[in-house]
Amino acid sequence: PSTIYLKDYRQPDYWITETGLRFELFEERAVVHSELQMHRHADSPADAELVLHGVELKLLSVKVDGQPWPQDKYSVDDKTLTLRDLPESFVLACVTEIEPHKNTSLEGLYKSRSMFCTQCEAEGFRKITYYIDRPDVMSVFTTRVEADKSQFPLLLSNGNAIERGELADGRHYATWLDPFKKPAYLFALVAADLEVVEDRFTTCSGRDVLLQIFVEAKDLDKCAHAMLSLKNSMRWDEETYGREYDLDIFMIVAVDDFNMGAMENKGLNIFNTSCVLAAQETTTDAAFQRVEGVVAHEYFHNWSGNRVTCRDWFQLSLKEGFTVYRDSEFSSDMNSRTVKRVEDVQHLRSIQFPEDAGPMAHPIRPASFIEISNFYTMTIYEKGNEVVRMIANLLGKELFRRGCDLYFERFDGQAVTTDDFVACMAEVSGRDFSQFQHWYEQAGTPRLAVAGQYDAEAQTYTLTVEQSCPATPGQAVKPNFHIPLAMALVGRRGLLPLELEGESHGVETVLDVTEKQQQFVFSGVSEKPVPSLLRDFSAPVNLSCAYSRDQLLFLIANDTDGFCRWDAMQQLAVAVISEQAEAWRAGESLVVDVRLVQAMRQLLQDESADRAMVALMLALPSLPYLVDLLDSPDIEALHHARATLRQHISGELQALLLDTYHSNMSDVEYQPSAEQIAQRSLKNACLAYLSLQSDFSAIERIQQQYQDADNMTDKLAALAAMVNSNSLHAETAKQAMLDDFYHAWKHEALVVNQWLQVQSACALPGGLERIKALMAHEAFDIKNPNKVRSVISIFCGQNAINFHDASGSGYEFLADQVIELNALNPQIASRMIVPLSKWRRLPAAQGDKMKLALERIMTSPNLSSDVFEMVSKALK
Ligand code: HT7
Ligand code: ZN
Repeated sequence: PSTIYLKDYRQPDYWITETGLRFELFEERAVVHSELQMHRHADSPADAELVLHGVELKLLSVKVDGQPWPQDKYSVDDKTLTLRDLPESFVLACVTEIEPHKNTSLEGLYKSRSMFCTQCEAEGFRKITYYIDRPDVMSVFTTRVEADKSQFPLLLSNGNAIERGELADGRHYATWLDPFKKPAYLFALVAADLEVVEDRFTTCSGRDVLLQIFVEAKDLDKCAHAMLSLKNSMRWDEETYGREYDLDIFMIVAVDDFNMGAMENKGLNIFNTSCVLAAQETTTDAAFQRVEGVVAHEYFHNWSGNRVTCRDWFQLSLKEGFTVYRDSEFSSDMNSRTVKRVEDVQHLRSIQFPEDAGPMAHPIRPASFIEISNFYTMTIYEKGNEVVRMIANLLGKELFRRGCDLYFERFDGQAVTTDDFVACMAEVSGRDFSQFQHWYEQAGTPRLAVAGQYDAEAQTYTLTVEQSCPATPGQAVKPNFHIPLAMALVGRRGLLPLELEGESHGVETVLDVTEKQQQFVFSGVSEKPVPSLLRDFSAPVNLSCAYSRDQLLFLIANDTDGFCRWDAMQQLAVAVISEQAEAWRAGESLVVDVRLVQAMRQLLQDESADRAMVALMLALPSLPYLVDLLDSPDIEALHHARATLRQHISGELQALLLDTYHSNMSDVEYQPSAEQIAQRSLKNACLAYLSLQSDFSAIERIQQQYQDADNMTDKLAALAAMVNSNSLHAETAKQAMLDDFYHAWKHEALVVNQWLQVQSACALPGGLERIKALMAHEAFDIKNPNKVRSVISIFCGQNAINFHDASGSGYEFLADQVIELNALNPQIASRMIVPLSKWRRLPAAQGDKMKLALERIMTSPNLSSDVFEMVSKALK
């Protein structure tokens, strides 16, 4: 496979202004007729060849302006169709045949159960017909879909339906016209037999929009939350960004087999069922919030992605980072802002930071790739979000809005770059973004080492800040970043006034860290403060400051910034777990630092505290997070230390946990509201701790909750507590509960996935045997990505103690799965390699075995470009 470079970008020699498609769908094949209105680029030579992309297509005919194109004027290989001697403007008509029912890659046109559907981003359209399949080629699409009427009563594509009619042999057709020009990656088609939930939305200018969600009949009662989220998103985008929806109809179709969460095809979003369906009995609070977030994300793409799209795939973060920023702000406005921020940071630190420190590290605007599907990463999405967030914070609300208005207006209908986005921000603010641009070009998580010194006599407090960034592939040394460091000084009675170089900064400020080392001297500081740093996580960096444990306790109790309070608790917990792990390795027993337990006690006793924040702060850092955080980690020691610490907390705080558990039970009607979610999360955090007690009442409590639960959050929390219990009393009850759950829900795929996930994540010994049994269960299907993620990805990514078993069996198992999936679904296979790619960071006993597993994948036959790129980079 070859590498593609950003520096080689040039415009295509031909443009496609109009695209006419006709799909004849049959049981075992689809015939695709295309008519493309083409024009040679004004700057291209008259003899420029036209190179169209096409993969796994059978070419039946090629015509130019209605005439068969002579065979000596075109050639076909497995990736392209090249035509020569073309006029300046012409209509190219091709007929191709494809086999959607054999398409297990879930890219292009494929069948999910009985329905036909498409996934074209990034380069899937070339699996449908020959086309210039790149995002800067934008065209108006007219699509006619033909299929058997009784099997496929529903025929959908982008835009508005302009014609429907009957055909011979019980077939029918529908024609759709999308008036907005778009790249092929936003094309969509669905042919299915589904039911619909409908609603309407009146836009800010008074236009009436029909909203439709298409699902299986049994899921009609699970669409209300997605519909509400859609309407809230539409209103929010009008109010927050002045962006109005532009078609008369907005459709969402739910499919079972989907490689990602959802896809923002113009006017016809296609969703993984897991990101659209939600109901009290079947869906956890976290999944409710995911539905809200994904619906919003896809809707927001209508402007940030569709109306203004990417010039090339190196610009992916232009639409993804910006849209994640937009959806996270939306979710913050709909729910608790602090909780959302902490959850986002937790996610970023536990997945994106390791990615940025590993062999796949890449800037949010990569300079090269082999397979673009490998670049739908946490870096592009989540770090991209953080970079847009920094810009928004640097500009402030009003200027950022002006910058966005300028961006949308100037580039409407165009395919542009991240530079264009930043240029708008620079233009409205007059700020110089040249140093800030390094965030787009440089990979790696910058480090900030901060030290504070108080001079009681001079009443000054000096912060010394030093930045660095670890080397990443291809980038050994990097120029300094511009890092906005939000901070405050916390005193005994609250935040202290900040005076810097004679200027007052209120009680909170943002320091512009731009140099390798900088000092900031605050004057008039009347007492020795504790610095509150990186407030609200103002930049995606690793900050270190040598806080004493007492200072951390002080921040937990007194800081006014929710993120910093949570972070102080995390730092304290990491310190305690690390020292316990060291002691365990040395065969010593060490008394647990009472200060951690004391901090948790205070939190539980604080009646004014946000319950969701208390729940987040009670949770110890996860084992995978610790493994990624620490150098050459001893996984067994960390697991043991963490488990004993949890047990210790459970014992020390038992009475308080029990009180909190009972006082957060509720008999009001279920709502997925922030307040109720907070209450359930705290109650279930207590349940998890209480379940570590081995007495019979702990098991009875779990059983009681399981029986009484009127919602999936509580039911699943009980199931997880039971599955993870190592109490002797749980032995028979465990299997009984698992069986009961399965039999109650075996016809609901999404609920069964949760049942699989709970078991796959179980850290008790014997994990791999349990996984193999689950894969042999009727509920498992290797062709369905949700099942693969629920079992294999959870086991390899979250069940660190079992996956890293000293025998290396976990690594062997993963290599086997990657090899099998490589042939079925390369995108999914490739994503699964991540846990093995960390081999260099682990002690040799494990790292060497992981490397062997990677080498075995590398030498297996018919490697896809997706898997090849991941494995070769991991081994480099
Ligand atoms: N923009 C969408 C990306 C996507 C995708 C990419 C590769 C393979 C399958 C895919 N399905 C959807 C999703 C989004 O970010 O909104
Ligand atoms: Zn997106």
